[in-house]
Amino acid sequence: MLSESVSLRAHLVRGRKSGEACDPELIDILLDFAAAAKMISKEVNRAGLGTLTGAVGTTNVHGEEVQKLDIYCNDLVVQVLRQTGSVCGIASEESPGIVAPSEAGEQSKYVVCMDPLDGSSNIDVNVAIGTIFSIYRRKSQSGPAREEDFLRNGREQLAAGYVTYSTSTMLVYTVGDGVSAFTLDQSTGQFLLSHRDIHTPERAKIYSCNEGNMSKWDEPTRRYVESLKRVDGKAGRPYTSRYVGSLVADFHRNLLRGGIFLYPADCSDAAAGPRPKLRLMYEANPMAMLIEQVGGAATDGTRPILDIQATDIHQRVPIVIGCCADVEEYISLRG
Ligand code: FBP
Repeated sequence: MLSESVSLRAHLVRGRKSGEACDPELIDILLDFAAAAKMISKEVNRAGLGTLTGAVGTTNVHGEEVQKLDIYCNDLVVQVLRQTGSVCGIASEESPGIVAPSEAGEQSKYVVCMDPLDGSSNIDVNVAIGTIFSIYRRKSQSGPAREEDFLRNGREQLAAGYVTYSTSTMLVYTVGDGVSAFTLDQSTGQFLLSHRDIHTPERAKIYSCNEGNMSKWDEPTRRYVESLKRVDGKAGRPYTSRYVGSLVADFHRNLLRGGIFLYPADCSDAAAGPRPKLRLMYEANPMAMLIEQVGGAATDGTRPILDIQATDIHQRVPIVIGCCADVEEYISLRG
């Protein structure tokens, strides 16, 4: 526990370690996500009592069954960002196209990519879920954002973060100057600094993947995961297996404890080619920026996630992310 209480706003306004101030407009967007997270946290905590559990009965652009809480979170975050006019466009997991800004937002120099509710399959069973976001400076000059403002590579992100709705509600973010975590104090409604300047260990102790899919993975990935379970004298082996099935929860645990998370592509249909699941712009990129900021790494198996040039706002990528030594070992096994 930290001695002095530092609010998220104070931490943002304090600026970077370099002394350079954080752009007030960027601060506004991060505070908008904090405001939305507080409202979502309240609803999530009482989800079983309310009307926000269960499916809507429709599917989204990914062909996934949409949960009521997916829509609630999407609409709420979009409403907050449009009300404050802090962004000139939004790419969301729950919206097929770019969400237009409010009139005020057209003046903003920032766009946001987001997964408003991550871990949808865990909503109704009271397991940790989250919100993930990524912020870029627009490329277009003015007006509503255009596709060119979103088809970027992850190194162009100016900020990234997520919120976990779990035993506590926690917001974790970076503006490219280290990673800190803030815990929501439900009594004051403030996000207070609880983990300053997080660093992840060099090597993992935990591996996280849906092993039920193992038969669908390519051979090097199967070989790698099998090697984590062997007693072969290598440091820390065998690793412990932990898998929640919510990217935010699995990533957050591994960030603090040291771990490697894998969501490889489904290679079971040779004709169809590799079929990854997780989305580049609002799942892989923000987590990759965070992990590199704490000394870890993230790859699609051949290159760093952050070096991938996006061609579609909803494109999917295979992802292996976590401690540096483990990601390097995974890549070396792919020869
Ligand atoms: P959404 O819930 O936002 O669609 O995210 C996808 C996700 O739930 C990740 O959070 C998680 O890592 C993965 O899918 C779990 O997939 P699976 O159920 O196939 O293991």
